[in-house]
Amino acid sequence: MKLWSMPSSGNSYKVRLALALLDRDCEIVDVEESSAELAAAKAAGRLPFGKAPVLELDDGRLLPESNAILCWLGEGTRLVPDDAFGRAAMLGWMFWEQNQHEGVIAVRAALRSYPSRRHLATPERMAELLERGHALLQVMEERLAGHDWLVGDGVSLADLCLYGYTHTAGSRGGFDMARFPGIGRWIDRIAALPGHKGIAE
Ligand SMILES: N[C@@H](CCC(=O)N[C@@H](CS)C(=O)NCC(=O)O)C(=O)O
Repeated sequence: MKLWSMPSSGNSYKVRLALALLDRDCEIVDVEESSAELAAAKAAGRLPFGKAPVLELDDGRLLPESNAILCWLGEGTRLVPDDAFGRAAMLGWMFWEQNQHEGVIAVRAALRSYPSRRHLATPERMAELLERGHALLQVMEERLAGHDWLVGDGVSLADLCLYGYTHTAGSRGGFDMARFPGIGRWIDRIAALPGHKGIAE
């Protein structure tokens, strides 16, 4: 397998983390934001939706969308709950991550860190994203204040998915993580999983 992966992106990192935790062999091809490699991968048709990550299977099939890739890699492993409700609840968090969390938590971090986006980081937009982000993180805090994991009693794809951008929400996004001690303990729990790799590893 080959993963077309953006080193600085939480969407690509969550897949790299799943590969590491599952001890799966995969060639990683770096396609950093605004790089010639990213442009070449798009031109070569390796990114069907024009975005990273994409998993290229050994038979040549291409799978875009980070959470779809997580589902593919997680099939039949301990990262997917055994029961139907648990699986649906896991997907619920993963859909929420894409349609609520990512568009605020990741976007604020991107506006702060990618030079190509800085002109969009107006004080009004940054303040609005800060307020919305804190409200979204509070949704996670309400679950994690009383539970070790987002779904059931064990780590699942939902945790890896949300960890992708949440673990750098303070350092990259500028969110006040001291307000969310349950999230802090959960981040430490994921970082302690056997095989865990950091975003820069
Ligand atoms: N929903 C997609 C989002 C992928 C995405 O937005 N990727 C960004 C990096 S986080 C990208 O490839 N940007 C490069 C570009 O748009 O040229 C997923 O979860 O995989």
